[in-house]
Amino acid sequence: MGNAGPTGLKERIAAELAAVRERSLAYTDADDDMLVRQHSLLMSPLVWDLAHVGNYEELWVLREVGGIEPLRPEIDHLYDAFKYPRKDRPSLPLLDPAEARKYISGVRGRVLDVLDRVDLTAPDPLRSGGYVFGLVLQHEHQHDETMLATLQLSRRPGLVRDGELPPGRPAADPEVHIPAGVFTMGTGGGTGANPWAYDNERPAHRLYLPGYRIDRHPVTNGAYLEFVEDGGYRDPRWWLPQGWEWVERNGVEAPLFWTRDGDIWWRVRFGREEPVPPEEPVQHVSWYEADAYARWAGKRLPTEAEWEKACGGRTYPWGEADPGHQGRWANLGHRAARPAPAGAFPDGASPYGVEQLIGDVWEWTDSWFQPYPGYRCFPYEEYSKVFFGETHRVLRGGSWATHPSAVRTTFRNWDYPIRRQIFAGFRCARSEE
Ligand code: AVJ
Ligand code: FE
Repeated sequence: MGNAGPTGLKERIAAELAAVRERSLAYTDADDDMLVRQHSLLMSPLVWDLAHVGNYEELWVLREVGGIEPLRPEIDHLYDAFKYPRKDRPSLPLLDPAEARKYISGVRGRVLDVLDRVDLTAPDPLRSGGYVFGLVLQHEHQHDETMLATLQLSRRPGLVRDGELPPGRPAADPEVHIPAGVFTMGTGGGTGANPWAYDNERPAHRLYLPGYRIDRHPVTNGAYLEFVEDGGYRDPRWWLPQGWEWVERNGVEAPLFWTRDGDIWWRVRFGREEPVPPEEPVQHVSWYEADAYARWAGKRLPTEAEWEKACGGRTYPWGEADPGHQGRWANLGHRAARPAPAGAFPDGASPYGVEQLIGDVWEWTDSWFQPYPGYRCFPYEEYSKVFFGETHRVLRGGSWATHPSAVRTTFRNWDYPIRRQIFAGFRCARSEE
């Protein structure tokens, strides 16, 4: 984005805004019951996400940058993610689906007017480089991924998208050695390579790491199945105390959406049952499961610094080229509703030769979500700051459901260690002896 002139940048923003809205409307192209119902206590009704992205756009683009008076001030509280927990949202007087669509399209029309007249070269950090538009674009794509997780939980058939994915390749050497040394973690943002980077990705800082080994590919279903069949879920040796408690209390014995039928494991994917494909990266595991598997395998989860260093210091592991929808480097943007088999993207390898860092599955890391040294909150505390601490684990790299404009090697995602409805898997690492 950084190199486009002001006009090219505005055109690109307008195109991306149109594309993300098309995506949100496609995921909510369902009958009202489907949209207002709560499919899981963990998730909002889909109609909440839909109006919330419009409300967020109104707050940031129309009010903050455009100086426009609130369109419907009486609904703001309903779409404030901090006011009511997700489980209480269905009982709120939310806009119904037709009203929600009308509201967000009204907002969007005015947003395009603001885009037309705003000076994207102004020094103000919300305007500069189109930051505020990057903020709302990424936000809507993140909610689209959340909506996909809700749809998967609903077990309603119809959203399986069986796009073509390249075949897998076995790894000649399943681990990659990363030598000891200093690397740059995070990004400068602003005029740096990632002008739309979030506050939590900044500032860029130098960090020394001892040498380590990291898996070339994410852990596959086939590998994970060995842990399951070896009694991994019945052996407290592999689990942290809180993880073991979670397993026992919930009777967990396999990843979410898996069921056993005799010797064969099946999974439900968007309402359709199919045998668990052994070559595909495992997904729908909690941080506790990832951590237990790693211990069983004689390894550990990588820290987020180790994960990021393995990317080789570029915007994407393969370089600066935008992943777009060409699909040569990574499985992103819901091309297919599943991760690609391990080894599917040799061209997407990092300079160290680590593959599938971007796309396929979010990867749990060992790290708590904490600010980088020199962190400065921008533009608001409720995006990152209120989540810092020893409560959320960091995930990296995006999933098959993540849009290319909402992921890069510095991007940080986070969730509670018990969460499994997100499209998350992992890879392992180990320290050098
Ligand atoms: C970064 C995915 C953890 O969904 O809770 C959406 C993104 N922040 N609206 C989330 C977000 C505000 C956030 N995650
Ligand atoms: Fe949000």
